[in-house]
Amino acid sequence: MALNLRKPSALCGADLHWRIDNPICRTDDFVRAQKEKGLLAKSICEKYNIPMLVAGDIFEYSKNWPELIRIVLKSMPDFICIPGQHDLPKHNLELFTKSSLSVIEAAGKAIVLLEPGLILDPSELGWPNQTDWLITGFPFGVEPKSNRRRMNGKRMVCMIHQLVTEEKDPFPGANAEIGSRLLEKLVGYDLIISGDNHQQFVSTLRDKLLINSGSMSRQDARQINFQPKFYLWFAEDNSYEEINIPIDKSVVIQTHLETKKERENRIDAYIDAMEHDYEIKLDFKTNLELHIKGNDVDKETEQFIWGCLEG
Ligand SMILES: [Mn+2]
Repeated sequence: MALNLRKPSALCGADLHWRIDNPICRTDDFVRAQKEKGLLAKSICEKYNIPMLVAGDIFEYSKNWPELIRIVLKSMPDFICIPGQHDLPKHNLELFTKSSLSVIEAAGKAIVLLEPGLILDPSELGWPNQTDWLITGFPFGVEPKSNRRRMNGKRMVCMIHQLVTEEKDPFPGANAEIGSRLLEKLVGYDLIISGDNHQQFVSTLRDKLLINSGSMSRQDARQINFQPKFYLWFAEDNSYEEINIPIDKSVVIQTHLETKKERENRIDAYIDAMEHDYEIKLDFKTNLELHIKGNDVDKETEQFIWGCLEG
């Protein structure tokens, strides 16, 4: 057996999307499945005394039942994160204190990076052995900036929540950033952890690394063959190791998609009849996002719409 003597510095993840309700594609006890994934992360972080770094979307919904908040507090490792759009009421950073994530922060479970570009030292935040790296982040909706400061030989980690892909747009009009191009553009970071894209990939550029861990669980029927992963990061040589999160393949089903397809066919037929020139190919929320992006909808209206959808 190969002995790995290197000590990891952090456990990277994103898009955990904790929720109390079962996604339509899941046939199992989904809360239990999430707990098991959280506890795996917790055991790894406690073993090495390292933080988990979460690049946004800790929760599926911004406001949750106390029961779920309690489960997250009990099952997750202590973590450092940025809020993703799902964590923010109306996708609005100014409403952060009304979110479940702010309760997690107030309970001392998480350090939430809200001030764009503020640099923190993990050795001063409860991980005294983490002295060779620093971390910053940009919450959802804030444009990430390069880091021009000298780090005195310490590695620099940056978390962002925006659509990043390996090579091409996941769907037409997505306007995603390509991982390696982002590494070229955002200078001064050894490691970028990106959230939002639920697919997983790692981009490299020279000695720089971008980890897009993808979603922690399969909440979408299209992810039936998806293997969720966490990523162990080693500051020492800026390298990573993948950790496969154990899953039960059989618990994701696609049967409901038939019904959905039939419904969408009816909607398509209706739209054809209305002689509109757009197509419904994606889910409702993605279509709405594209519509908002393409039609210069003002911020206030956009936040009102997302607020209505949260119910
Ligand atoms: Mn997400």
